[in-house]
Amino acid sequence: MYKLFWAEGTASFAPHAVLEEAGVAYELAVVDFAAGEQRSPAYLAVNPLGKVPALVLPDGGVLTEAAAICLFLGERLQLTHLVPALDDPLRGRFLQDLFYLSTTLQEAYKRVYYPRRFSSDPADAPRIQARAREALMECWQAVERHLAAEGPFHLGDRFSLLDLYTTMLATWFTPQDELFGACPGVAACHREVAQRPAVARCLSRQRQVSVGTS
Ligand SMILES: N[C@@H](CCC(=O)N[C@@H](CS)C(=O)NCC(=O)O)C(=O)O
Repeated sequence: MYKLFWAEGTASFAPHAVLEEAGVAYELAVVDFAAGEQRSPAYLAVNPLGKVPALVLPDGGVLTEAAAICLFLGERLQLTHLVPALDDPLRGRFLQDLFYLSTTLQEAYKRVYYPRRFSSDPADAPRIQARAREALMECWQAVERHLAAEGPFHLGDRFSLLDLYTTMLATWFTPQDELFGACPGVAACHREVAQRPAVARCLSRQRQVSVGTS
């Protein structure tokens, strides 16, 4: 069975949604960030980077990096509704957008949420954060241009992993209305994705944890 190490509001959302979309048996192992569990010896034995997500495979191997886990599961479980096959004409566009989302847009959030990691002088943090927010919105505008022109999904009428990943990244933006007001194409994509039963289950799991019922 797969075992996903997960924490609320993190990059573990996308692999969680892929597992739900796949309908396979899996175990969700909650990593308690409030207690610093991601840096505990037990968790570092799973992922020495001290980050989530981490996926333990049925053969005992461990994968990290959210996009890699999603791509791996999509291919291993033959989820062609999420990941275009190797010979699919949309495969190139799919890879381009997945790498953009996971390496450029996702990274832009780090400077917003952890500005102190980007200067040795703590006094720089407000300026780093202010510029980081602009840079993050520039990334979202690039996604918006594409979705507005060719949406509702990244691959046109065809839902895919890209849209799950976009929903995860959109949930990190606060206030969310600001993102959705500036990027109606992103908002429309998110609305469609959030209605999918598998995704709704993942979103509701986040809410359960945030109100302390799990
Ligand atoms: N590039 C990695 C990023 C993983 C990552 O930074 N995860 C964050 C949560 S979104 C984390 O576990 N942070 C814990 C920490 O820095 O202590 C991925 O996409 O999986």
